[in-house]
Amino acid sequence: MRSHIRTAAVVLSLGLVVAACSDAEEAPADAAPTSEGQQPTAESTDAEDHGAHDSHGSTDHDAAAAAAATGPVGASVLGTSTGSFGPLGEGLGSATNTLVVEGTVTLVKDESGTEITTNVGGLLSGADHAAHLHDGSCTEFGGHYMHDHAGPPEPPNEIWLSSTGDPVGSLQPSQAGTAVGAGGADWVPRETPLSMMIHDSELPGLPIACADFAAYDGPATLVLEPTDDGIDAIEYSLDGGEWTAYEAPVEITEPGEHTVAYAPAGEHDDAPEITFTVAGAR
Ligand SMILES: [Cu+2]
Repeated sequence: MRSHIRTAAVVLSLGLVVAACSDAEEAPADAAPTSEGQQPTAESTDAEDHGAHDSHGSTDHDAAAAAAATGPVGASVLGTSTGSFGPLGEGLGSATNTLVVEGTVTLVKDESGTEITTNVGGLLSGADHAAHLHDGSCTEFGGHYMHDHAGPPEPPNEIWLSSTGDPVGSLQPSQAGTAVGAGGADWVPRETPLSMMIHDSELPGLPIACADFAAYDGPATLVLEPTDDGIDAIEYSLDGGEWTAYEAPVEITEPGEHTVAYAPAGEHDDAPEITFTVAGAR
């Protein structure tokens, strides 16, 4: 009985790495442990070969997310967000990890693109720890964030943290187990929950720590731009307020959660929305 339970746990863990490190079509629901043991599948086997994060088999993508990214108006939020690493939630990530990873990671988005830097401790000296920008919060446990859903599953279509300046490198801790790392891109991620995951150095490379980019340090800057020719005016509504002509980037400093609806001028029905949070006391 005891070994039966252990087998189920291993199979479940292998299932999770598929969700954690394959393309974004893995819905969070798929990643959640079920009460029934999961059966081994071809995907689970594939996960074992896959811990080095240099190959990700699936090329399917999330049609809903792709559609959201291709409306007539594009919306992005520029600003700085800092997250703190902590352990994965119960039942997520590596069940055998004993490392206690601590540190911060800072995401900076500006007109030139995205830059992510980290300074962490508690890693395994002499080991390579892969670290990737992931879709969804730490509890949503999504796949890698991909700029182009149909593009290759590696930088420059993804953002990984590297201690060497090699964009497809990994975190390489000192003897003391500390590491600095950086990664970036010339694009800005879609406005959606994001997290940074650090993976176990041992196969199958399950996540051992995660940091949420939960809020902008403030101010956050809203940028709207047409993605179709023939749109010469854009309007937006901040937090349910009046529709306003968009003329230049809008700085939002007030702490709290904000929702922005945006659309070509006059086309307010079914306008897409983005939601984000500015940190600080009200
Ligand atoms: Cu990852």
